[in-house]
Amino acid sequence: MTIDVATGISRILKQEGVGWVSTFPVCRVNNALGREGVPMLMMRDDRYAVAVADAFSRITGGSRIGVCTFQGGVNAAGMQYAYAGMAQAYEDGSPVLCITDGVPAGSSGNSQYDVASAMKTVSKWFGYLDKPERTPELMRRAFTMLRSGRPGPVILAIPNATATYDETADPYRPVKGWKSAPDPVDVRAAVDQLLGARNPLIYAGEGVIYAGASEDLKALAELVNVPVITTLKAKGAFPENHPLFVGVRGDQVAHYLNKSDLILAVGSSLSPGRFSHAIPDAAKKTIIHCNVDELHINKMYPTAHAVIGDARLTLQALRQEVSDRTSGAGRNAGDVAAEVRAARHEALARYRQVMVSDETPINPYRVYGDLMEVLDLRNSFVTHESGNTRDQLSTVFDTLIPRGFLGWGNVSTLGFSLAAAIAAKKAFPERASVAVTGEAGLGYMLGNLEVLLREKLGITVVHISNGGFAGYGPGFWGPGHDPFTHRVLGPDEVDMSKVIGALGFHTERVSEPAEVIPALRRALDVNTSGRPAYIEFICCQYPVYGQWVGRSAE
Ligand SMILES: Cc1ncc(C[n+]2csc(CCOP(=O)(O)OP(=O)(O)O)c2C)c(N)n1
Ligand SMILES: [Mg+2]
Repeated sequence: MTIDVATGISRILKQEGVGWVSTFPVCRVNNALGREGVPMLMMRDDRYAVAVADAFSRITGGSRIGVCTFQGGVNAAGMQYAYAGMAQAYEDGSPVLCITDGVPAGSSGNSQYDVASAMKTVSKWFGYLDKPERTPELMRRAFTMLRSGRPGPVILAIPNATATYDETADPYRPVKGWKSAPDPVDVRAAVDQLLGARNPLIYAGEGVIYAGASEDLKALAELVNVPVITTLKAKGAFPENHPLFVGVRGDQVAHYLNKSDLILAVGSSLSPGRFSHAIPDAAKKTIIHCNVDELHINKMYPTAHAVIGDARLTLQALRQEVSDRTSGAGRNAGDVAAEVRAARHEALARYRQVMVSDETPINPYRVYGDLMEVLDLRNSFVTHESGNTRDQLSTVFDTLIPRGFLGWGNVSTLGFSLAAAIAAKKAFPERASVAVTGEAGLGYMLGNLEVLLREKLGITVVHISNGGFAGYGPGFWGPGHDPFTHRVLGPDEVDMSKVIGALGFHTERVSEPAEVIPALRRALDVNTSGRPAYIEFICCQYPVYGQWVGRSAE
């Protein structure tokens, strides 16, 4: 049976279990998607088309692949704008499939912007469909890249979507995705070191979530009695009410990073200096680096032992080895949990205090504390924005289930929180979905708020409204780092609840701390019937949060 490429791609996506595709028009496969009954979630710009699909892959830990389409080809206006979303997906290693128009044969060199070169800088793999009969082959390749190895975006460029091929010549079968197990010699070497260390620390990254290895991480940590920190992107990979959980950031995390003589890194790139901790005084520590491939091994720090393989299989192998060596007894290391509890208690005291503060304007931590109070933390989703909401929530928000919170951003591109909250609603419709943002993030998302109304996505946007870019300007904490470019019109000048209310959102404007909980409850309640909500909390500028640890010792 002869079909066109766009139809073939649409059918293959259905075979691969793709339930919907996010898009911003035009892309030449879109009409075939429509005809073949693949629902399209139309965002209001190309960057968000990518970001929603990207976030869907992240939130599902790659078990369901987010797919997006946008305009490319000779008139690559959409692609130029989508580039921001792809760069972000690539930086954070998200397995998203981006489908776009390719430059047709004979038209290369026609535009100034070199599409193929640009795409190659932001993808794990860039496929160019130069012959229609290669459609099944390139789709197989794409899903192999998306489901195996180190996660990252895959881009497929289709220069001629109406070209035809014989669908029966090379019938498509869905791609399973493959994993690798670590070399037992490496596992033994790692366990030798681990059992010989005085103050080991587990440094867990997002690879744990992609491998579906949270339970295995917990089991290993308990067996070896070792405290755990997680990266921002892995927040929730380890239950944050667990006695061995140290934190994502804060003084207690700095204390354990400094004190450790061995770092067991699992599923993390160990790339310091952006929104993650460095390993202080690394040359004096033993670093065991468990990663899915070699890309990050011996990067920045000398790796004492690498254990290469899938995080789940690695954690299981480490646990088995420890168990065999100790007859199941594990590592006895005194009352590690009590020390962790005391360190957490001391470091978090100053935040816990403001989480119940009655001051006005409202302290942002009061909003976070009340949010934790109102949400069922085992059945909800929260994400941050770039700015203080990232820094503060990652310091104090208790995440009990993997992806109950999405931390994102090796570099954190403003506006992603809305895409994340949308993707979470698509992935887990029964969960409350909340994006917490400042004014900068809100500015990026305004054009896309219509999507929530059109698609009946019951999401709450919590706005920490503080009249400026709080980390940037002068304030009570000192001069700030960008004193000339931080002030915007604030709550005294603009009532955003009226602006967004006019669109059709349920909106509230809250200036009394006692009203935080009732307002959140009302918003979450309207969300259950598919109506989005926006709450403007009139807050003080309070840029206080746990710091990232640098490379030199304290
Ligand atoms: C696309 C993009 N451009 C620039 C930045 C740099 N940036 C990070 S946070 C921020 C301002 C945050 O201010 P606001 O949203 O008001 O949050 P607050 O810190 O006041 O809570 C800026 C400009 C960024 N993260 N992303
Ligand atoms: Mg602000």
